Amino acid sequence: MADESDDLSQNHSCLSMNCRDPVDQCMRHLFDLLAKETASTLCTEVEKIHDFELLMPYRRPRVLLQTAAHISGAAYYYRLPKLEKNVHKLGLCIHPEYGGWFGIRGVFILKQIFIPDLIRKQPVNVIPDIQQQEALLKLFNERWRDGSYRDFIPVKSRYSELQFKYFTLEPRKRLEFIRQEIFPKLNELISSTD
Ligand code: B12
Repeated sequence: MADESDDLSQNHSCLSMNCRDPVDQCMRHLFDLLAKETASTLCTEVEKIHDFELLMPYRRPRVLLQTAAHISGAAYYYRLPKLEKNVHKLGLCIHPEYGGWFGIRGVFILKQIFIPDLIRKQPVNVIPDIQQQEALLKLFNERWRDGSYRDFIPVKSRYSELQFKYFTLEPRKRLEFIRQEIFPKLNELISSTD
């Protein structure tokens, strides 16, 4: 339940400051908490890498999270062969339960933990047919805004309407959307998830 004395603008500082991306800020906060807890429970240093971190000066992603999701067994990564030199289409991970309704926010590296005989979990190939895979990637690359790629397989749960609308907006319009559409309903939304 939301605390009656909850001061929204203080506790959700992102809404009152000029923060660049509220989801990224929230993830930074949660990753910090999880990394600290993991480090003390497993007695290891923990390095965290977020989806938005770039390697300078060429601005390449610091980690390829779709590859990470695939090799960790979390979600199968469907990729297109590189056909033309300058036309590169994005691949897509599909989760066996959530289809395309999820984001891959980052990885944790447990620096002092080595398990040489770890049995690797294989990702579930929920779309084995090659033509279906091509159709999926066409939807993702050409019509990602309508979100139809997310429902390519039957799913257990989806984003709420508000969340879906938020992610279809251009990043520069998102903070205003939070102020107008989400902020006034925040207490109601928080108590409905308890
Ligand atoms: C750059 C990027 C973009 C750029 C894309 C530019 C481009 N066309 O290349 C922009 C900003 C346009 C973009 C937009 C979007 N993106 Co984006 N983006 C990324 C980002 C940061 C990096 C992707 C990347 O460059 N991959 C590298 C490509 C070049 O490599 P690759 O083709 O995979 O090749 C490698 C692998 O194949 C590997 N490899 C080699 N052999 C083998 C063998 C095996 C078995 C495997 C598994 C791998 C492997 O080596 C290759 C070379 O390194 C990731 C987050 C991240 N840090 O990973 C999100 C990400 C891919 N985006 C995502 C999404 C959802 C979107 C949007 C829908 C955002 C939105 N508003 O909702 C849009 C849709 C765009 C579209 N469909 O056109 C999601 C995809 C989730 C999923 N289920 O897969 C990601 C993972 C972000 C996230 N946090 O979840 N994005």
